[in-house]
Formats: sequence, C-alpha cells, structure tokens
Amino acid sequence: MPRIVNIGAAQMGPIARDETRAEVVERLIGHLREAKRRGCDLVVFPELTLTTFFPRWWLEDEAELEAFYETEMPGPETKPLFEEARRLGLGLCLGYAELIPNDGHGRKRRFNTAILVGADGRILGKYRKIHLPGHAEHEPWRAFQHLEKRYFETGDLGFRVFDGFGGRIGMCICNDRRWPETYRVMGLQGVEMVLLGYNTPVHNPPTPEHDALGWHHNTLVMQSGAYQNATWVVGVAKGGTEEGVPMIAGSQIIAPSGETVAQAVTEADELITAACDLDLGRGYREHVFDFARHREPDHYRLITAVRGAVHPEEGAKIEAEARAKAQAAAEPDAAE
Ligand code: CDT
Repeated sequence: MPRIVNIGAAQMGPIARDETRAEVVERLIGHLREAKRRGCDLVVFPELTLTTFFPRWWLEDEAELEAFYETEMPGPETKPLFEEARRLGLGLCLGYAELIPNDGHGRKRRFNTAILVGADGRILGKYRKIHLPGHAEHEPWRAFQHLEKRYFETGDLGFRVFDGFGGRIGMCICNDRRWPETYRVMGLQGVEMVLLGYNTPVHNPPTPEHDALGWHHNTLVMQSGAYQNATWVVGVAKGGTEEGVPMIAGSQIIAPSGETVAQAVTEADELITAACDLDLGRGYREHVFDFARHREPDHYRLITAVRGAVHPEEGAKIEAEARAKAQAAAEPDAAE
C-alpha cells in the first residue's frame, strides 16, 4: 500500500500592515476549504503567515513590535483557523512570530516559529527558526531592513522530526532552506517530508547582483535538499509586492527525486496540491543515499568544529585532532 499524503501548499499573496488577524485568518480558511475540496490531508502555510513581514522595519516602540507576535497558539484570533481545520479533518503547518512574555526566569523570548498540527487539532511538533538572516542594527542605507537578528532569538529546539500523517515530518523556515545542514540533520532522523514557509524579497540590498537569481536559488536549494536526503520538500511562499517590497513567489512541492511536481504560477493566494507517496524516498535512502553505508562522518568534523571558513592548514589540523580524539575514545587501551 503506498503511503500517500495529499499536500496543499497554500501560498499567500501580500499581507498589508493594517490587515487584521481576523482578515488574514479568513484568507487562510479559504485555503483550507479549497484544500478540502481538492482532497488534501495537510495544508502548509508560509513563514510568519499571520502578518506582514515586519522585520523589514526598524521598530523602536516595543508595543508596536509585539503586536506582530502571538503569545498563545491557538489564541482567540487563530482559534477559528484551528476549529475549521479540525472540522474539515485537515492537518496544518503554520508559521508565526512567537512571544514568550516570561520564560520562568523573568526573560522575554521571541522566536520565528512553525507548528505542525494534526487533523484532530493536536500540536504534533514545533520548530523555531535557527538560521536567522539579516542584521540586528538599523542600517539606513538599505531600501528596507531585514531585522530578523534583532526581533528573534536563534531557535532552541533543533531540527526535530515528528511522526504524523503516516510518516516522518520535519520543519524548517525560509533561510534554513539554503543550508544543507538543515536537511541533513533531519535526513539523519529519517525525515520523509520537510515543510517550510518563506518570505524572500526579490532585492537583497547588500548583493543586488543576485536579485535576478532569486527564483533559481530558491529551486536549487529545495531540490538539492530533497534529492540528497531522499525526502519530499514543500516550500510555501508569501509572494507579491508587500508594503512596497516585491517578494518572490514560486511555491513548490518537490519529490525525493529532486523534481518539482507542482509549482505556483501566480504571486497571489494560490493553493497547489500533490499526492505525495512517502515511499518514493525509499529507493534513494536504501541505495545511493544509504547513509549508514556510505557516509564518512570522520571526515566531516570541521562542519561542527568551526562556524566560518578557516585557513586550509588550520582546517586540516582541526580535522586530524578531532579524528585522533575520536579514535582514542573508541580504543582507550591503544592510547595508553
Ligand atoms: N525570511 C527569510 O529568511 N528571508 C531570507 C532573505 C535573505 S536576504 C537577507 C531568505 O533566505 O529567503
């Protein structure tokens, strides 16, 4: 019996700054109903689905900033979304800005978060964005800001994989999709489907020469992440011109072969769907990407030993030391 998950990738067009949560939730419910008509099991929404992409602004007023965050999920304004999904028997993956007013140690915490919700309304998993792009200080030379490093902390939950929808599901968020480590950590936990939402401006102020390549890079990273880890990847955009900033769209559902099987053709609210056979990853996982047989982690030690690039001599030294240490730990008698 094939293990099919019918996926709805619910691309959103722009969300205006003055659009209320209730108005956005109404749009999301429209997606849910269409997804139900089209036989979906699970609907994936973008990063920071509930508001405009506020990190584009330098906001000094805490109350103004915190109005973009959720302190509970579901809360009073998102409850109708959860209720409708449950009524329709649909799972969902939702990105939102998470605010913890007090973590028990008197600290306020803010994360860029996504949750996976089962068809029964239970939260099956939570992910907090790890690769935060952009900057933390005001940079007035930019046409617009990208202040994720100011408005969010680095996620503290790791790249976990959750049982659900008959398979193993992982999540990551936007910039995470550009990093091979994201997929590999989940691949090493047998992930079969990675769900991710994104808000990607067409223009990146420090590197305008890359602007024409936004679509290419988007496809490139998601397709390679899928193929190299034998997993489905569902990438869902918030696209179109939002508060004067054009964002790429191009939501895609990508098979473990690395092939895109469904792609959005507009920059607006658009649902794309695919029947995803989770067993399609098996041929890759058991042969060319049989990790247990073919990976050589002893030769990848630099990946976790350093953050940025080092001189090749330094790199070779770190690798050799790490290998020797691992060998000594594995054979304690030989080291004496
Ligand atoms: N939201 C998000 O992570 N966007 C980034 C923009 C990178 S340019 C600062 C992305 O990787 O698409």
